[in-house]
Parts: sequence; structure tokens; C-alpha cells
Amino acid sequence: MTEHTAPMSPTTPGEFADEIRKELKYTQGVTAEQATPADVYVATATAVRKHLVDSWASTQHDMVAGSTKAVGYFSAEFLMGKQLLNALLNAGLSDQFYDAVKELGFDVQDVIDSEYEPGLGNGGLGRLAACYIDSLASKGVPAFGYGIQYRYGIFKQEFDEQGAQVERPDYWLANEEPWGHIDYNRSQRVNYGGSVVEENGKKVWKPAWSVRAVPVDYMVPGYASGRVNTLRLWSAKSYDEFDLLAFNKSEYVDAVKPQVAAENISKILYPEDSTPQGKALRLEQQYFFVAASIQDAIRVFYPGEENPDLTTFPSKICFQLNDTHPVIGIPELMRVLIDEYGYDWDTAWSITNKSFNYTCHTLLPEALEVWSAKLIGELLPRHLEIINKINEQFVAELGTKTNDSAKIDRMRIVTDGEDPQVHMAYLATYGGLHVNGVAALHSQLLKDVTLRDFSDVYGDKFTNVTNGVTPRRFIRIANPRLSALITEGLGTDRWLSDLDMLEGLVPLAKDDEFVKKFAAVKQANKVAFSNYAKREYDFDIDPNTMVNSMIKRLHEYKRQSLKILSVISQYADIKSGKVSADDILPRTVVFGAKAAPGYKMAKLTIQLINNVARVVNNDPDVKGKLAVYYPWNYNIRLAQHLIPATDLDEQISQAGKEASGTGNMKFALNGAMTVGTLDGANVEIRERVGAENFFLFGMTVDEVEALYAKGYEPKSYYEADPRLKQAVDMVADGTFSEGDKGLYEPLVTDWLNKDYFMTLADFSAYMDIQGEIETLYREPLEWSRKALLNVANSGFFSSDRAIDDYLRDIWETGPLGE
Ligand code: CJB
Repeated sequence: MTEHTAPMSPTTPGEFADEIRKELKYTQGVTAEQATPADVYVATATAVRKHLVDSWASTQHDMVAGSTKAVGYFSAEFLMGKQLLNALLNAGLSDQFYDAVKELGFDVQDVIDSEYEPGLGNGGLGRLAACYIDSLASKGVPAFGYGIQYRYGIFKQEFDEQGAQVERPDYWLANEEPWGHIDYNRSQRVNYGGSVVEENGKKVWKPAWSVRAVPVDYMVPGYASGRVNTLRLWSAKSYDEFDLLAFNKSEYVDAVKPQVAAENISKILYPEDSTPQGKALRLEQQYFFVAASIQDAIRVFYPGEENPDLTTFPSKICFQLNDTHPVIGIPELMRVLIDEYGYDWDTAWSITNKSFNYTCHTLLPEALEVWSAKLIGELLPRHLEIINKINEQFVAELGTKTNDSAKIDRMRIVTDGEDPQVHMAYLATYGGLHVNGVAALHSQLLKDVTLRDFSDVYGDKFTNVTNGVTPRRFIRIANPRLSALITEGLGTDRWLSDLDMLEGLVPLAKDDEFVKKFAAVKQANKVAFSNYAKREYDFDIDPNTMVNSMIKRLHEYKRQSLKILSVISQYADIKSGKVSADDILPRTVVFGAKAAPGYKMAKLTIQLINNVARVVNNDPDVKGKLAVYYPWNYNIRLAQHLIPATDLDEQISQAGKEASGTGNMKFALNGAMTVGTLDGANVEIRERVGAENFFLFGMTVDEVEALYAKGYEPKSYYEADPRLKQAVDMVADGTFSEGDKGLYEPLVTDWLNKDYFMTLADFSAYMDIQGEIETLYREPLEWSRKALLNVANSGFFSSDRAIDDYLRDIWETGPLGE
């Protein structure tokens, strides 16, 4: 497909209204008069799916019949966000929808709000997967997203009276879910446990129990490509529906036990982010979806064939491992090829090796998954044998490449010793063709530090693909005002599938009239966000203040504590009269973040932020000058509202810790200015938008390392900067805990004695740059000019570009029919 502009469907608003009426009547059994907005939402979803079905079918047909290699994106998380507006946009029905809903007598916003956001991911990694399948479809590349349809997504976050995070279950499937199609006819059997025996010289796995993996298919419509791919999320069902014998003995609970155990596999998303969770159930989940997906891919690409020639498999599909979670797929494909299709080891290895690639998303060595061999052996005994054999082959191969036995020892996939451990990142690196990091700096540090031994020996495997975000969701849908202005400035909307075209806005940054229009868009978005925050949270946000946002998971390395300490310092300065009223730039600081339920320091930071907000917002001395808000339950929907309204975003992680970040890209593309460290993709954003259009502060990776080496003493920074001392003292003295000096003691003790992520060391630099930020903000035209240049120069951060990189450097495939 070469056309770029999204085709408008020929369906008229009146016709679309009729289609919605029909769905109301025949699918939901209500008349338009009886219908609620939620009914209209479901009916619209059903109607729009019907517009996509033909393209879905032809895409699948062309994929199987043609010779273009497909991509299987294996990810334990897909954080899709709401589907309705995206599906309408890509079906060319957005305008018709607005008119049709009005014709039916409903409020469009009520209908949109009826959709419940699925939370099948934790954060950046899951959202990236969603952006990538959007871009794959928009480029017309045949692809599957493969993952799990968790029954409970990421927990719902609430705050209690004390400002502490409370987690509530997110039973998203309690509501009607019109997008997923459950396909019982294409289920797969996934086995677990048992033992391996030898029969006729062959290894045979005798599993102890099985689970039925049922696919739930979601259409992934491309923008302006005429293609619709599939997101296939597996749901676990029991084979043993009910044990009648046990039931007859009146042991009802025992009777449903096997069913409950099996269905538990897809019950809940682990709410951890960037931390390993050594839970058996997690390994069960990982194996569950990759085993089902591999069998599914063979079914799809060799339809009806009993003895397929699987040496052609790598030319049909390649699997991308989104972090280490799906790495068990490597021994699984080996097992399938050897045990089920009779290939010899070397042939199976050659097929497997070409079928996988691995994306690493972290720099924290402790966040790379390691499983005990014992656990793998209990759950997947045949896989443990295969992993051990891969390890033997690997160690032998290493012996031909280096004489450094200590290095070989460090690199072992399976460690020696009494309680051997399996390093999934090492297995992925050896078992696949390519390994990539997610930003230039990250990929470099992977090679130099985290996977250094591997890059020494297998340097050719290593590459970088800087992350990207989809401009359809994060500009067109989230920020219609800016989209319209961009289209006006460029004279076309083709930029939505060719984001480099944003560069055409660079000359317009010299045109004061255009810059003023751009500023007016931001102001209108701030008013809209203020209304949204009132409606949803009962917050009173003043849209005439600078909106300063920090939204991401709550993690020590991301340093929300740096931000809140600076807020406390500003508060103290305003309150004490140290800054005169004229010098105060009114600011609204907005946080959004969930903490892993077991992460104590992160949860205490949440409590601190909430209590700083309570004290600051209720203090008449700072009214109109400083306000802090923490909307709970941060999710994609909130991001879509807040990002377009933000003036200044915070990307302040310790250098060398954030692999990439993708929020930073969304903010730049929506015309926020960034204050940030030289970490992750910040480095590339700054390079592209220009150093003069980015507020840089803080230590570099090298400086951080040098300080660790020298011996870091946070207390010396506390003693040296009175602003910092005052802020820390206020946390310690009960100002934000109604006099309770014990509450934040763990935080204060950590800051002063350990502070692994060097919040205190970067504090002064962070405070100092605030002056620069405020000076610029007082010149609205200049601020907006720079913000516009951020938009104009951030086209590189489209997920379409990232997918181009993957296609060229890793997957070696492209759009269907080319
Ligand atoms: N990331 O969201 C997660 N979860 C993990 O378990 C590990 C990493 C994040 O992935 C994003 C997408 O690549 C990155 O932008 C982000 O830096 C990283 O923390």
C-alpha cells in the first residue's frame, strides 16, 4: 500500500447510525430508546469491527498464501489502551461516529467513557508492544501480537486517608468486552510437569497435567494501510471441567480444584516492573503463552499439513522476544522440532536460532530473569534437558572462541554448583540471531556493561533500535487540536504515517502568528485537562499556571523523590517569603504513578507525595503559587489527557538506569519542554530537538560511575546545600505527617546513608536549572517557539521508524506483497 492519508469510509453518518441501531437491536436486544451510552458503545464497537472484517480476512489470507515473512511479537504485556477511537480512526469512520451518535441522541463523551480500559501491562514495556503492533499493521507488515488475556490486569490504585496506595483488583472482564473474539475451535494444549522417559531410543515427555489455551483474537487495524493484523491473547481453561466423582462425595471444593488451578494461569498480571519475580506461576504463564503461540504459528503457516517441512519455518515467521519473559520459547521450539516432528538436534538448532530475536529493556543486572533449574525441571522437565544441552553446546563453542575460562564460567547459561540457575538473557542472546537495546545509550551500555562478555564474543548480534510511539494514538487521538494545527501548517495529514514530515514545521517556528496558534492549542488543552481533572478527581487545577508533569512507574531509579524534594524546597521558600511574590512562577505539579505492591520505598514515596500535596494545597500562604496533584490510578487514558496539557515534563532518572523511556517522546511530540538527565532516549531527544531546547541537568553515566568508585556519601550533599537540608528536615520533622517523625524515617535514613540512585547528589543541579526554566516560561512566545521545535524535530520517535529499523536490521521482512 502506498497511499498515506487514511481513507474515509464511504459510509455516511446516517448509514452508520443505522448500523449502530441494528447492533443494538440484534446483538444487545435493546431499542435506541432503551439504550444506555454503554449499549451504544458496545453496538458501535461491534459495527466498526464489521467494517474491518474483510481486511482482516484478506490480510490473513495474503500472509499465508504469500511469501512475505511475518513477525510474531511475543510479549507478556500489551497495554493497549481503549480501542474505540483508534478502531474508528483506522476504519475511516471517526467523523461518521460523532454525527451518528448525535443522531441517536447520545453524548459522544458518555459513549467514549463507557469503554473500560484494559490494563494488561505494567508500563513502558507493555505500551511499547501496543505501539509496535499498531505500526506493523499501519505499515502493512503481516504480524501477530502473542500474549496473555489476563482476567485481572494491573491493579486499580486508590489512596487511603493517609495518602497510602491501596491496590484493588481490576476485574476488567466483568464488563462487556466487544473487541476480543474467543475462538474455542483453535485452542491448543499446553502441558506441564511429569517426567521424561526413553522409548525406543527417543526421549518422551510424559506430562502430569495440561491446560487448554484458548485464543482471544483482537483486530489490529492499520492506519491507511488497508491491513488488519491480529493480537492473539491466550486464555487458560481447564480440560477437567468438573470431577463428578469428588462432587458426588459432596466435596465440591475438591471437585473444582483442577479447574481452578488451570485457570489460575491466566488469572492475573504480575504487577512488577523492572524487577524479577521468582514465582512458579510466572514461569507457568510464560510457558503457557509461548507454547500455545508456537503451535499456533505452525498451524497457521502449514494449514492441514501433517508432516510440514519446518526447515522453511524461519522464512514464514520470526519471533521477537519482548524482554526475557518469553525466552522459554527457545527450548520449546527445540522440543517441538525434535520430539514432535523428528528433526535431529543440529537441524532443530539451525531453525530455532533463525527464529528468535531478543529485545532487552533494562540495565539493572538484577532485573534480568534467572530461574532455578530445579523449578524448571519440576515444571518442564524436557525443557531443562534441552537447556542443559544448549548450555553444553554453548560452553564448547565458547572454548573455540576464547581461552579465558573465567569468562566462560561467567557466561554459562546454566550455572555450575549445587543449585544451578538458568540465565534467561544469556539463553536469549545465544539462542537467537539478534539482541537489541531500546535507545542508543542503552544499547551501548548493554554491550559495555550488562552483556559485555557476550558482546565480546558475539559482537555481530548486538544492535540498537531506539523506541518509538504511535502518532495515531498519542497525537491524533490524544491531541486533536495540535493535530489540526500540524495539518494546517503542513498542508496535509500525511505526517500521521510519515512523522519525519514534522520537520516541515521548523520554518513555522519563526512565524510568530503560527507560534501563537500553537500556544493557544496548549492553553486550550490545559483548560480541557482542568475540566477533566475536576470531573474525574474533583481537583481544581488552574489552567493559567505552568503544568509540570511526572508520569511513569514509581521506582527509586526514576527519582520521584528528587522531584518531591524540590517541591518541598519551593514550598518552604514561598512560605518563608524568601522569594518575593513577584518572583514566583505559579506551577501545578502533577504526578501519576503506580508502585509494585511489595515495593516499600516506592509506596512510602507515594504517601509522601500525597501528603505534600495535602499540606501545600491547603496552605493559604501558597495558594495560587504552587499546587501538587496526584491523580490516582494512572493509566493510558489519563496519559492521553495530561500529556497534551503539559508545559514541562520530568525525565530525571539517574543517568545509566532508564533504558529508554517513551513518555519523554510523547511529551516532546505534544509540545512540552523536558527537564532531564542524559539518560535513555533523553540523549537522542536532546540531540534532535537541540540542546538549546532541552533543560539538561545532572551527572552523566561516567560521573555516576566515578562517584560510586570514589565512595558516595549522600550526607555531604545534605550538609552542603541548605535547600536540600531544609527539604529533608521537613520530611523528617513531621511537617508532612501531622507531626509523626517516624513515618518517613525509612526514606530519610536511605537518603542520608545510602541513596543508591544519587538523588541528593543531583539535587543542587536540579534546583539550579529551575531558574532557567522559569525565565524562559516568563517569555511565552519564546517558550512556545522552543516547544514547537520539540514537536518539529521529534518525528524520529515514531514507532513507524522503530519498526522500519527492526524490519531492516533484525527481521529482514517488510509489507505484504512487496
Ligand atoms: N521496562 O516497562 C518496563 N518493564 C520492565 O520490566 C523492563 C523495562 C521499560 O521498557 C520501556 C520500553 O522499552 C523503556 O522505555 C523503559 O526505559 C523501561 O524501564
